[in-house]
Amino acid sequence: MSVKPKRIDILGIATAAGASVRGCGMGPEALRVAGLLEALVDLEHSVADHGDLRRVHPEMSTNPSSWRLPEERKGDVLDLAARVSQAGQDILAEGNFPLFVGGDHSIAMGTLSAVSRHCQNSGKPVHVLWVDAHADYNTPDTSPSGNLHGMPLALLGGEPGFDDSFGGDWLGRIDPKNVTIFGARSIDRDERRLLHARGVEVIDMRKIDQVGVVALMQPIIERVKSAKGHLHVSFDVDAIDPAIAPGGGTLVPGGLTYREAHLIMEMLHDSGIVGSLDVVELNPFLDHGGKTATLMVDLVASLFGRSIMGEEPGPVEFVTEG
Ligand code: 5AB
Ligand code: MN
Ligand code: MN
Ligand code: MN
Repeated sequence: MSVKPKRIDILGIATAAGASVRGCGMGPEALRVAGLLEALVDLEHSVADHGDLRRVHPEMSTNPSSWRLPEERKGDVLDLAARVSQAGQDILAEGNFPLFVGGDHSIAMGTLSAVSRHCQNSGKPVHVLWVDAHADYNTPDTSPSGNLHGMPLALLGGEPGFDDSFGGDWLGRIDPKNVTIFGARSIDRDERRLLHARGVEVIDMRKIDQVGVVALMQPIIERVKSAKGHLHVSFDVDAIDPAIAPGGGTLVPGGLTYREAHLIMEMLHDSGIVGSLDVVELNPFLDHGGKTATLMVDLVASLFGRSIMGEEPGPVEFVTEG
């Protein structure tokens, strides 16, 4: 992204239908309040805000406690996924950069579909960098919770166990071998088996502790560069340590530090290979005074070129006396 995209198109998806904890439907608005658009404009990007996609499930409005059942929320998830897929493809077709703002992580069923379907036309291979405490590679058969925000990668990976309602011409495919999960520290038993079987690369927190962000990010970037691929980054706020990012519904201790998270984004910026981004799972109801929202805006700014010293100036000319 050292080359600026034509325009950054923000698409909010105001939903928590894929999660059992409510509140992340307010995520898009919290990120705007925290200054998302201003940060991007400040970096001299052109920005368009498409507002939010949302859906009030009719059953839920008459039976308010039905949100407790994942099965009751599935219709919302799939309806939004289809709309996100179409809206995302339209943004990409214009040559713009889609910035998808969630919403829980089930929205990635739509965002990844948009990217995969768009890139299919151009023959560009899609790589996914999934920055998350979780692997989100459960199927309805392996999921301990039934919550769809734990399943988007398995759906896109073509895993069995999803019934026909998950199909449709909105749905795309991702090669699991082109997925890197970064920051993981909570993976379910059967989910882990699938990850191994499909060859998904999982860079867990232990590896990050031992090896460090730079050495781990470099080969990912090189791979995408040499494949002339499109990198989709999906950033779940729970990847970051809960001490500095408390605004999430599925927090796990031992996450990325402030600088580790920024370094990922700074390296991605310099690489110039990122073609689309999700920011998901921010729960303003659980956040502490906008702390997590502000952090996420700063991280997005790093991805779009904010750096500590700014642009490198030309060589300084010293005027010598005499
Ligand atoms: B998130 C869990 N693996 O499937 C499941 O926040 C948690 O989008 C999923 O990463 C967390 O329910 C989904 C236990
Ligand atoms: Mn996630
Ligand atoms: Mn997560
Ligand atoms: Mn979560």
